[in-house]
Amino acid sequence: MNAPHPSATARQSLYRDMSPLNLTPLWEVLHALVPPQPQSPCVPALWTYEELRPCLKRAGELITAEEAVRRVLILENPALRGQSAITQSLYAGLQLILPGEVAPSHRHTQSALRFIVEGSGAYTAVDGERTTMHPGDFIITPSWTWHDHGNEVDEPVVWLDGLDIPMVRFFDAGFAENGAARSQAVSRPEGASFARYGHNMAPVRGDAPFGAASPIFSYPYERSREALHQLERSAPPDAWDGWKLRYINPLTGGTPMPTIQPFLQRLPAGFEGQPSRQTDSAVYSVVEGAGTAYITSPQGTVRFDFQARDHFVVPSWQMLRLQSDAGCVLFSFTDRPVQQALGIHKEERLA
Ligand code: GTQ
Repeated sequence: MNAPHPSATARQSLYRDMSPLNLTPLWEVLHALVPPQPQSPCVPALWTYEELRPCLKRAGELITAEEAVRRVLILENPALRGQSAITQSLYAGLQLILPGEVAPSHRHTQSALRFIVEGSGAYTAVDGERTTMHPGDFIITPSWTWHDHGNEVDEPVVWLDGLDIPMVRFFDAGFAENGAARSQAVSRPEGASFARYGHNMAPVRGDAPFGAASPIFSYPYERSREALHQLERSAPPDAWDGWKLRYINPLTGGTPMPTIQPFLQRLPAGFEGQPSRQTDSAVYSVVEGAGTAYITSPQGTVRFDFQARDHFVVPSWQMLRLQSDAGCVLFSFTDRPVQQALGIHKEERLA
């Protein structure tokens, strides 16, 4: 064996001496700190509704929404177990509320989105206004708004929760408090916000009631689906995305909530998408139909065959290719607005 280079031993001794002073040599870690391209620790993952639904049902038998505060099964990235994160910046979970239950009122600085997966008729209340949930509805809970959920109908309701919990944790900027009442008082009729802001009009002397977040907190599926339908009749599908629209804050044209951008897209029957990658990891909820996602990382390509109510995650800078024989509708969300605000968002489309 060769003797170690004299400077190598001297370096080791320097590292040992500096360590108690909480010092580390940059040159040993520089390559990992500024990698030539993103190397996400996240992995692609698929949660089929068929596999997950029995666990939700059992959770429903073992704990009430009231006791749990929120009865949610967190979708954890397999490479980030224990961190309550589906990507480095985003949280996702499936929330169940049974007939007669209330998930009590609270508020927090973390922003939330709901995407309704199963059942109709439960409500979420945001700052005094209730919204009834239907499958495919996209609903937001802006930062620091009071919210509670309830079910006064006779079927269970399940929705996808998407929150910026890991991001807020990263910044150590989270606050939360519980409401005085279990359910907040209703101060406006259902639809009041939509009436004011949901028709390409806005109050003349109004402001943005939720600051940077959208003044509309419910985006009914009926409307979003119809928008895709119309698009389909008037334009060919994009070779990568099919027909894809982003949800907006009608006051700004920007994202409905400052940290998360949601999307809805339709792939026609027989769609063979081109591959693309982007620096914003994406969480998908399958709304209608079925298809396949091929995701390529440095470890190889995984194939997810998905159908309605399944969920999957595509990590940053891994190549995604979508395919669908029967056609499908996909909801998704990412942290794109934050990356755009920082000027670091990047997308690459291959032909
Ligand atoms: O409904 O307020 O999945 O506060 C995680 C944290 C849902 C909620 C979650 C929450 C909520």
